[in-house]
Order: sequence, then structure tokens, then C-alpha cells
Amino acid sequence: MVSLIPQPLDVRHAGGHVSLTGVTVRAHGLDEHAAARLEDLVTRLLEATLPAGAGKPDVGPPADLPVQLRVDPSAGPDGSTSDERYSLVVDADGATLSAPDAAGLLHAAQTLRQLVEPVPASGGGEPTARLPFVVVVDAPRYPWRGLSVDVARHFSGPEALRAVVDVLSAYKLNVLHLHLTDDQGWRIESPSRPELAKLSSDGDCSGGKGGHLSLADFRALQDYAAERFVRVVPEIDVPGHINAATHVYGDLRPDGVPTDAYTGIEVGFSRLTFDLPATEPFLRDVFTDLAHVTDGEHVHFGGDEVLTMEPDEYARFVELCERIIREAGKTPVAWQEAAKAPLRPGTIVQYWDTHKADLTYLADAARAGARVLLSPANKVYLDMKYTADFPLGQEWAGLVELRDSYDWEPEGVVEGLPPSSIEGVEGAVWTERIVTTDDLFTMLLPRLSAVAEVAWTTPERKDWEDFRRRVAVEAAAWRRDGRAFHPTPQVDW
Ligand code: TNX
Repeated sequence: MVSLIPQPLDVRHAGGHVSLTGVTVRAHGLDEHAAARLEDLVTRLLEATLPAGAGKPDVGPPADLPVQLRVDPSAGPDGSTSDERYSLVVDADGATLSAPDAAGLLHAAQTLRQLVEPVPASGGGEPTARLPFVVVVDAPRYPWRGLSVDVARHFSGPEALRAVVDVLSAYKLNVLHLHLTDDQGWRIESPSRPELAKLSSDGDCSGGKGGHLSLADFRALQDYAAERFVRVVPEIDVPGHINAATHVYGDLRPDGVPTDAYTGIEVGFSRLTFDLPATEPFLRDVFTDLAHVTDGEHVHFGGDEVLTMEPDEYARFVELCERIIREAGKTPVAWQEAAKAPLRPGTIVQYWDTHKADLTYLADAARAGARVLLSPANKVYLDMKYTADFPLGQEWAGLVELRDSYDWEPEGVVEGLPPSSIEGVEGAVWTERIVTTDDLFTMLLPRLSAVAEVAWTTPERKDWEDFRRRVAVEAAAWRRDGRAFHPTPQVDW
């Protein structure tokens, strides 16, 4: 039985298998450089699934399976306009992956990776592997399938973030949203304001040494992610969650006095002040710097939990941040609160707070042209504890077990929201209580695979009982790659 996450749109079995001990990957229709990189990446992904010792037969010809990657605009489901669609055929001659673009070819390769079945050694021979004869035709439900990672409360450096990108790509997720600043730290170099990272990045919520991404780190991370067709969406959170900046610049405060560094986990106490002369230049500098270094279309300006500001002043901040980000050539993204202010059409608002009953303002904003990204905290906040006694995470939005992350319907979470306004689904992991990379992955896995299926798979193709089975199969890859995960009792591992 094949075991794919996220479940594709259509999988047909032709009956039969082809064995393999190695692969020869060839890409056609891409420029030379792109072809070579994709061949290399796909070869490494597939070889990792083969048993040690495979690929080196003692006698006979090497049995490398041909894997052809072909750019083909007609690939994928009939009528799909997604530029990530793909088709995959495995038969006795090998595997043919086709897609209109390289992103779909990598998605097809991730599907192929999950199709490889280990074949145990028998009669003194080496263990090998086989692939079932299948035809897969697939496309995502939503164009934005993401994960937000808070690197402000505890810092995760480039190596951990590359590991996150690998896991995103494994489940066909395509956005890494980085929450780069908060009360506790400024984790990105801002060239016009070098003091920010210098004075506000060497600490965290548990007395650790903190850290920040240099521009070179940020660029290298974007390149790594881009090779895996993951876009980085950076966030500087304003006008609240801003103590890391008011700690550096007293002129952002009405009393002119810089605030103390903060290592606690309260939210909502810090703020900018619109009418101070230093405020707009500060916002222009940090957002323009960030937009310049960002390859993708989106820049996130936060906007959440400003608990000490009147709506008028808040709305002026929203208008100004949108304007600065648009002038820098990017599309603004903000947390749901921003939808209480008038927004320009096309701005993306991110729903998160499942305690707020009246979301009329959000549905109204969507009808007026905002796009909506869904991150309901009681489903996809992957910093929530799995169970009451779980050692990591928080529980203000409730306990979030694997099934909670799986069993929900995006069109059902915000009353009155036009389905056509939904841009996608994004999980989030806040790190007040998450310190190490193993902690981080323990919170992400297996729940992130559930988020991926909600974001990719049509509701008719989802099935909890089958998903539990598939998660158990996928755990072999996590063990192999040394990734921490939580062995929830909801799965028979
Ligand atoms: C709410 S979600 C926050 C974050 C916290 C998180 C903890 C959101 C937009 N704001 O500042 O880290 O809860 O779960």
C-alpha cells in the first residue's frame, strides 16, 4: 500500500513493481544550471531512501533506475492552473516526472521518494528497494502552504533553519515565514540601523546567548530555500512587540529613555508612538532594508497584540507600514488585527486568534479585497502542548494533538469568509518555551505533516485513519535523518 503525505489528488496503481539499487536522474527542458542543481538534489533525496549497500551489486550490471524530469506545460490534473502541479509515472522502464515548472518537478520527486519501499535482504543477498507501478496526477489546493518560525524568543540559526526548510519541502510546503523581531530580540541585520542587532540580539527567554542572522546568512538561507521552492517571508513585528527596538532607541519613546532589555514572556506591553519624529524614519529604514534583501514578494509587518493603543493610532500605523512596504515593491502581510483598519486590496491578513468570537471585520476586509491566510491557533499553533503534561510549549489556545492539526476545514474557521479569499494555510511555532532544535522538531513533527495535508489535499481525499497509518510509515525518514519527533499515542508507530 503506498503511503504519501500530503495525499495527492489522484493515484492509480498499475500492479507490479520495479526494483532499484540506484538512480540516474536526468532533467530536460530547464537551463543547464537549474537542471544540474535539480538532478543533484533529486539524486540525493532518492539515494537517501535506498538501503545501505544498495547500488553496488557484486555481480552483473548496476541496476540504476532511470528517473526523467521533464518540463511539460500539459502535466498535472486537467484544468489545474497551479504552477506547482505535476504528474508522475512509474513503470518497468523507470520513473517519469513531469511538470510545467521546476517546483512541480521537485514535488513529484518528493512523491517518488515516499514511494520507495525497502525490500529486506533474502538468501544472503543485499537489501534492495522497489517502486510500485503508479500514475500520480497532483496539484495543491492552496498556493500558500507555510510555517512561521519565531526566532526572536529563542534564536534558531542557519543550520536549524535549513533543516526546517528540508522538512517543509518534504511535505510540499512552500513558505518559511520568519518572525525576526519581538520584545526579546532583533534577529536580523538592518544595515541602516546596525545598532538593533548589535544591542538587541544577544539574549533570549532562557538566559541563552541569542544571536541574529547577518544579511549574508539571510541571503544564503533564501538561496537554500529557493532551491527547494520554498519562499522566505520575513516579519518585523510593529507597532507592538517592539521592546528590542525601544531598548536601542530612546527617541522611539515619549520619555526619550531607552527601555530595559526583556527576557520574559509577557505580550502586549511594548509599543511605538505614531506622532514621535523618530517613528516614521525608523519604520522606513527597517522595512526598506528588509524589502531590499528579500527575494520573495511578501514582507510581514506584524500588527498583533498591541494592547495599549487606541484604534485611530493603530490604523495610522497599518496605513504607513502598508505604504512603506508597497513603495519598496513588496506585498504587505499582517496578523489579523490589521484588518480592523482599512487595508489596501491585495494585502494579506493572517488569522490566528481562535478566542475572538466576532470576526466580522475579517470577513468584511476579505470582501473588500484582502487575502486571508489561515493559522487558527487551536489547530496549527505548533507551540501548543500535545497533552496537558507535555513538557514543552504553552496551552493558551488549548491542547493541540495530531488529530486536531489534521481534522479541520479551512473554509469553516472564519464565519462569513468568502472561500475565494483564502490564500492558504500556515502553521506557527512560537518559541517562548522551545529552546533547542530537538525541542523545535518535537513540536513540528508529526503535526506539520498534518498541516501540509490540510493545505495541499482536497477535503474529499483526506482520511484520518489512513493519515495515521501514513504518518507511521513516514517516521522512518525522520529516524533516518535524526529528526526529533513526538511519538503521539494517536499513531501506531
Ligand atoms: C500570540 S500569535 C502571539 C505571540 C506569542 C504566541 C504564543 C500572535 C500573532 N502573537 O506573540 O508568541 O501567542 O503562543
